[in-house]
Amino acid sequence: MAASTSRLLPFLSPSKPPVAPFLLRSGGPTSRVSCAATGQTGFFTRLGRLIKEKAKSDVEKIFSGFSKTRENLAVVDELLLYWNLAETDRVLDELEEALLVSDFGPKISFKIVDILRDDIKAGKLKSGAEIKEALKRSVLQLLTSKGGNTELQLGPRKPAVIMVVGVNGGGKTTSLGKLAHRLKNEGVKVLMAAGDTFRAAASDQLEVWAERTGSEIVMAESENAKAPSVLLQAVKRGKEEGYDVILCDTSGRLHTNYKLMEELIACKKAVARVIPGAPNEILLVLDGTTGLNMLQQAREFNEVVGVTGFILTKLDGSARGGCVVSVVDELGIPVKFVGVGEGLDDLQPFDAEAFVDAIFS
Ligand SMILES: Nc1nc2c(ncn2[C@@H]2O[C@H](COP(=O)(O)OP(=O)(O)OP(=O)(O)O)[C@@H](O)[C@H]2O)c(=O)[nH]1
Ligand SMILES: [Mg+2]
Repeated sequence: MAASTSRLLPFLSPSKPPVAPFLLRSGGPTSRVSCAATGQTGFFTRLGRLIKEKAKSDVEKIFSGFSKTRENLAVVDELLLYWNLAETDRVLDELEEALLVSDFGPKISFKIVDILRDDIKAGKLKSGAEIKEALKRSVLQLLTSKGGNTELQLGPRKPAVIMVVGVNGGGKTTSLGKLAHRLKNEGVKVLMAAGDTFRAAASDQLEVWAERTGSEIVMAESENAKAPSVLLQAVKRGKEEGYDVILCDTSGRLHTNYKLMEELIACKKAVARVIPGAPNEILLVLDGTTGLNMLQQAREFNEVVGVTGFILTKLDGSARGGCVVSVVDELGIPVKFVGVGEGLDDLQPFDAEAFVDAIFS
């Protein structure tokens, strides 16, 4: 049975001291807020923060997830180990090549290397170790300045609605299942909505995830049901029955298929009809193995539905982890999660610092 709301409000990580519900950090530790809606803001703010904190504590998992990218970038260490000033140009050319093959994209690779070259010439970087630290700092700076807030933004009141969108086979349903698992671990009452009405097997796949995670699910009642009506029904039920978060799956669609892209707008409107302002998050799932091809998908989906964050999947099997940086730099939208495997625990909240450490370890 799903957790009750009263059990949720204290909603604490075991490592943290208890904090009374309805206390808002912004107002200082003693400002008790009695308004229920504001209390829910605190609940969701804390949820987003806590999930992100977990990313830092789960560094080992992140490290193993990015092994292929790390192998690809191991050449950076070899290059810098015997670095000397006379060989600066050759070393920087090879470093640029290593970034390019890891899908950092030409613009970023050139920019990073140019900054390093200037700093080396100015005498600010005097050893291979200093160059490596400067390289890591540049990547981190790119991610934090353009990536905005990587925490889930779940709005002021329950239920919060998260919709996943993306092209076929990118990992939407799997990511949604893994996300449900994370939320359930925090005591969140989760309702899934099987908004992929194109494939008969899609609802069954989501139902398996609902069972695995102990979540409730709303599925199409007839074969002809359309995605917006399934989502509408789910959001109504979520509101009536006091769910905390509604996770909406959608069908895979090519970003070039205008008719299918329009259906997403209808899905979004159906949700907003019941809960004005929802969906709170529209997460675009991008398959990390497609590399820089994902940029065009990201632009198109963002233009049509307004993407609030990315989930980059399949980074466990890919040497292209640099695409995380390209996509953030290009679109200025944060990566909120990365998929590093097919298991329940293989969706990692994105933490820029842990990511940089993982790929340049
Ligand atoms: N290795 C790995 N595989 C993943 C990851 N995420 C998803 N997959 C696999 O990718 C395949 C497609 O995943 P789905 O979740 O069905 O993708 P989808 O986007 O829902 O697909 P459609 O609904 O057909 O558009 C499955 O075999 C998943 O197990 C990941 O992070 N790593
Ligand atoms: Mg799916």
